[in-house]
Amino acid sequence: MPLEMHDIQGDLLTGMQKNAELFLFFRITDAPRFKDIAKRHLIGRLATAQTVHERERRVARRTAYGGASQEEWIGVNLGFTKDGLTQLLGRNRPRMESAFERGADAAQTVAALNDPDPAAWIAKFRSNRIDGVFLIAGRDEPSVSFLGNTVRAQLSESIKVVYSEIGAVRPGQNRGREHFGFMDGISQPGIRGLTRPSRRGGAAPDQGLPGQDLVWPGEFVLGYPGQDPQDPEKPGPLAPLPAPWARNGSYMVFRRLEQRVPEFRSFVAAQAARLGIYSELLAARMVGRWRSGAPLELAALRDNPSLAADDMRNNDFDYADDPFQRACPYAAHIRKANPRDDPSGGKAETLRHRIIRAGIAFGPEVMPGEIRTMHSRGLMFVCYQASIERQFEFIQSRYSNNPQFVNGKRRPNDGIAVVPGFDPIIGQAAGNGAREMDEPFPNYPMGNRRTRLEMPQQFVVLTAAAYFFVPSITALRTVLTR
Ligand code: N7H
Repeated sequence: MPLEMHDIQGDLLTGMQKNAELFLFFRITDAPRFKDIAKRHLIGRLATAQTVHERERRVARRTAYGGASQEEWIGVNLGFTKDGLTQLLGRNRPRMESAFERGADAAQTVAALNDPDPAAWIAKFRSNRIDGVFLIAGRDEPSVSFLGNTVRAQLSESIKVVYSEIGAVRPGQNRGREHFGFMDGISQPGIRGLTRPSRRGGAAPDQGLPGQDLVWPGEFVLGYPGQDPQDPEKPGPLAPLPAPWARNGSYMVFRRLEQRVPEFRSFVAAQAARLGIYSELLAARMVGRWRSGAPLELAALRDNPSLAADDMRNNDFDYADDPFQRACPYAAHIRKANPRDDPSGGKAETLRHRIIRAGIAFGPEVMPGEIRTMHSRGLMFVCYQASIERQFEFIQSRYSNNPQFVNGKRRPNDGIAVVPGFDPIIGQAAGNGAREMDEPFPNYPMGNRRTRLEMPQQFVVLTAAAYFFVPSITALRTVLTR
């Protein structure tokens, strides 16, 4: 079943090209008018997966020949919350997936994810009902602001903007890095039927780049076969659609995650001194990669920038070779968020909990003398999936927030059961309680020193969140704007 790329919105499979991205959260105030204007002026302008994918290939070809990209980058996508769908379709609309119908700010969701109380989120974000979001991505902040103003002007009498914010890639040498300083955007699932196995050799037939497992597209886009729960290579049964028009759509999770960068730095420095290791090593053990992007599994004690820069090697690992967390702690962010072959069900289990990440940094660089966070900065986290409950929420609650995961691990010398602890980056304890992770000190290759890292504070704090459905172009042209 080939992917209908022209019908799928562009951010969700390849990710729209973005140096800057405007998030425009709105409430629909006049649904008939909104439908009319959207149909006449906006839907035709949305970036599709086809546009974004072709653009990506052209840019890659041009840069491979040393040229600069002249591409027109602007890309617009549109998603709706459960309330937005009700505005468009009425109260008797079909019910979508349960997490989406609950919403990110529901008490049940907040409790399940150990999230901060929505009363503490950004007040403006909470000031009105959010029905939808425009994602406007482009080359720079002026161009996305300009297009944002055009969209607002066109829709002015049919929507009210509740909250808007621009994310932007970090400047200069920090391009591609998130605010703690780590290279981001390295490991994404490959999509069967879209991601081509690398022609440079070295990847297995079920991989794109080496280590990038191919996943059946139904894990991310509705209406296609997803993964078989037992066999990582086989497609599973086709999940029933909540409504025929949901085909080629996807669920999007948005989380505005503030990062306490000076606090993270001083904590890491103090704890590294306590443990007798250098700070870069402790930071890497919390994330599972060095700041350069080199994975601990392939560079356990020392950074390796040339490995980090080589996409044929920098993701080519599993955890079976590291059963005692000597190279990479069980709790490290990347080992929690994508445990690869670590869980008892192996890859087949993990591949049912993958997400496609498409976030962008926001906020200013740390200012000289800013020893405690004075400016809001962090990650506009965005991810796509076919089920928020089985994918994003599962990762957050069952992996990152769960000190017992990965279950069943034992110490190498005495066989005592290990409690891996929280993901130090995104893990959240109930009631904002203190967190711990196991083995911050590396016992690589053969040591047996037992250490724990106590983390009394969060370094990543949720300040706004919402769940959206990102419909197909066909649904937007027909059922949703009828
Ligand atoms: Fe994470 N970080 O800087 O520590 N993330 N992340 N993430 N993340 C990854 O492989 C980070 C967040 C995943 O396949 C890298 O692209 C920060 C949420 C997944 O091996 C780095 C924040 C969730 C992966 C970071 C944050 C995830 C991943 C390595 C918040 C989902 C792929 C670069 C401020 C619940 C793992 C890379 C794999 C990678 C960081 C948020 C999930 C450096 C700072 C909320 C699945």
